[in-house]
Amino acid sequence: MNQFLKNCRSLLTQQVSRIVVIGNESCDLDSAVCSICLAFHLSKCPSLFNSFRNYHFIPVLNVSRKDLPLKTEVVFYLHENNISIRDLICNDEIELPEAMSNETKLILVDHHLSKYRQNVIGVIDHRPFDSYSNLNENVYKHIELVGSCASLVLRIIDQSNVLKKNKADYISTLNLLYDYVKLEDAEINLQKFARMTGANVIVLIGMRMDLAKNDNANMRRDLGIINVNNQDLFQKILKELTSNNTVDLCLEKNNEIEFLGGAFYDQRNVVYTRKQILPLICDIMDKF
Ligand SMILES: [Mn+2]
Repeated sequence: MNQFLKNCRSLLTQQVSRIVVIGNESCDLDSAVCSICLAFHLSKCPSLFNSFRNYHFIPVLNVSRKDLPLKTEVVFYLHENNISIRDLICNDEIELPEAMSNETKLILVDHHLSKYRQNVIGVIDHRPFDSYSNLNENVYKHIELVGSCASLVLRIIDQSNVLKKNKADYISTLNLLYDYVKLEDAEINLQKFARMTGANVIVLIGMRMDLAKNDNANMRRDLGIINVNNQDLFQKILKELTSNNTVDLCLEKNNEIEFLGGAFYDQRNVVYTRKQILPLICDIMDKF
């Protein structure tokens, strides 16, 4: 995958015909993963876009280079997956034509309303089709209302049959997609759980222990607090757990996790367990 990204970057200085695969302007993880993975796949197997045989497929993150560090979830996830962030192309590092151009075409992933619409040749999206998108008549469309655009990209790769003979090349692509879809599933399932139980706030208590050495030094505890539908209660629990003087959990904010808008912490003081944490929460609930 990194070799592919390097090649794409080197194409920026060459006069070649390009098809840019780009996600939505929020540059969320779904968008980033889809543009990278779909561009990679199409570079191997362009059959969906047969009439553009001599074009090069280039993934572009829909964010400027200077703002990319603000997309902490994207940077963290790609870094974890050993994707070279430096080689990825941001939207201010490539010329994207708003007026009709023959040189640069676009495939939109995870959205389909775009100022580049005149040059759009394909759309892969998981939200309802907006007829005001004013896309050209013959645009390739794969639109289905599923949990994530990544699951659609996975299906496109699967249906192309390329994995039968070329699985080795696809390992990092599949990892990126599968892990993202799993994350998406976790979000959906947790939301489903909250709906079923009528929970207003979810508190996640995590523990990991090295079983070989059964002592506190090898123990790790984590805490996550997620607001479902009661911001006030969420804030009260958050305040209590982070600032109770008697039960000092020594919580250290983990800013790398972005999951359902929750707050996540490493619990440095591992001697406290749910036995001490639950009464703090119950106390707030009683007074609420
Ligand atoms: Mn999406």
